[in-house]
Parts: sequence; structure tokens; C-alpha cells
Amino acid sequence: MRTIGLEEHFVTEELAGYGASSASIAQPGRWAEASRRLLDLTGERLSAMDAAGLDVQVLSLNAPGIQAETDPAIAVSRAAGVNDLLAGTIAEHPDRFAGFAALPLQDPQAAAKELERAVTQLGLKGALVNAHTQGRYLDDPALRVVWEYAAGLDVPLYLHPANGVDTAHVLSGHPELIGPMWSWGTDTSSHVLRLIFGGVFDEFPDAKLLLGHMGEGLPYVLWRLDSRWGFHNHHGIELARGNPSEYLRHNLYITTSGVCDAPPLLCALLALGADHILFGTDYPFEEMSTATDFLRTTPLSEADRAKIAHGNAERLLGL
Ligand code: GRE
Ligand code: ZN
Repeated sequence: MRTIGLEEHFVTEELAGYGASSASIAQPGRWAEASRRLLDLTGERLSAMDAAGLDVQVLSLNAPGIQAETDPAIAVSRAAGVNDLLAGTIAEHPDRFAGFAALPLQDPQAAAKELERAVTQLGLKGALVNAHTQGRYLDDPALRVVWEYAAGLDVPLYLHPANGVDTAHVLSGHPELIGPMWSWGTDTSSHVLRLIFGGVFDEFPDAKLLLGHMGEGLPYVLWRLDSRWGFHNHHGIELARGNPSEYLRHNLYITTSGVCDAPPLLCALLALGADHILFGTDYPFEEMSTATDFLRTTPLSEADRAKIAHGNAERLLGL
């Protein structure tokens, strides 16, 4: 079955330093191996894709990427450089790779223009955003222009985790909880709620948000969000569609990246529907074959399996 992965990371020598702050998350040997694999675009990566039966990787720059740059002008030029490199790699293997752009969100207007260039001139399929940018989240009024361009171009933004601005008090003294095992997920699901309650999807009703890791826990909590929104003081916030679940069902698309487990997949299927779930591996942080074996063997109807493996990606990304 044709299989397309949507959370497939790489890095370049020039940009690898931005991720150095994540090194302490991992066991040293695991970090070294992932770092080595991130730098390889067309060697071992293609062999592993063949071995796992992964036809296409939609490539994205590894977290935190360009967003960790403090100088907006450098961010603008490096984003353009890495998007050009990505387009060049795709051009060499057009049947094996597609890509999500990196955006210099430090300069919102330039980020919107780079998204337009990446989509219309380089053929990239949207952009992947790694959490906050210098403390600014995607609901920030200054960043609405990026949503405007994404909606206008009809491409998704993929919200990927990265280290937070600071450590939540409840996690203080527990560095083992900082990272993809726990804090990245709660930070990212909170970021999504900022988008909903901050009005991004009321302003851009058909904007498409992609989220990895089986939706960062959100498919599990739809009913409770709605129920407690009915109870809470709204503090002046109103949702045009009434309930938060309306946005999660309509604007949100999730990938299976880094979650190879049937119960959360079945929950997501029931909560969001088979048209909103796409395949991803989270390579090199997970093995491609672990993810493709899961996709092939997990209990699903063959119609849903085909949507998740390739049909939804073909439709959403125009592949
Ligand atoms: C990920 O993308 O999921 C990831 C990183 C860095 C370390 C671990 C990890 O970007 O899972
Ligand atoms: Zn990832």
C-alpha cells in the first residue's frame, strides 16, 4: 500500500547547532545516532524507506530549527537557504520526497512571503512550525499574516513541539519530564488551545492545522473541553462555533508520528474521523519500520488504513 510519512526530520550542518539545546533530553548514544541520521538525506534514509515500505517522506527541518535564531535577518536568509536545499533534494527524488517549509517567524511578514515562495515556486506543501518563536505563539496578532497566507494558499501548518520558553512550575526539579516524553505534548496541546480560543480559526475558518503524536492528547478530551467550556467563566472570549470540539473536528488533522499504539489511534478515529488522520514516523527519533509495521497490522478497516497511509495526504497536500 502506498505509504506517505508526514513527520520526517532532517537537519543540515549549518543548522544543527540550533538543536544542541535538545541534546540533554536524550541518552548520549541515542542523541548521537539521531543526529547522524538527521544529516543524511538520500543515503541510508532511502534504504530505510525501502526496507520499511515507506514510499514518500514529507521532510521537515528538525526542531527547533530556524525559530531558535535571535536575529530576524539571519532567520530570513537561513530559512530561504534551507527551503532551497529541500526543494533541490526533492527535485532529485520527486517520487520519494516532498517537504514542509521552514519559516522565519521572527519576521512575520517575511515568513508569510517565504511560505508563498516555498509553495508557489519551490513546490513545498505547507510549513512546519516548531512551537513558539522567541516566546511568541501562533495565535499572536503579529503572526495572523502567516495564517492568512496559509489559508489563501490552502496549505497546512504543521505544529511540532520544541522546548518551552521556561519550565512549568509543576515540572521544576524534574528535568526527566522535559522533552518529547511529556512536556512537549502538554506544551503543544496548550498551544493548539491558544489558537482556538485566540480566534485564529474564527478569522480563518478553513485553515488547516497538522499535529503529530496522534494529536498530542487532544482527541481524548473533546467532550470534556465542551462540557467545561459550558461551565467556565469565558473571560470575554467567545467562540463563533460555540464549542472547542467544533474546531478540533474541522481544522485539525493529526498524524500517527511517534505513537505506534492501537488504543490512541482508535480513540482518534472515533473522535476526529478517518479523514483527519495521516501517517508519520517521527524519523529518526523512531524507526520507520516500527511505524510502518504498526500501520500494516493495527486493527483498522482497509478503507481507513488506505486513507491514513496515503489517501488523506494525497488530498491534503496535493501529492
Ligand atoms: C521529535 O521530533 O519527536 C524529537 C526531537 C528531538 C528529540 C526527540 C524527539 O525533535 O522525539
Ligand atoms: Zn518530530
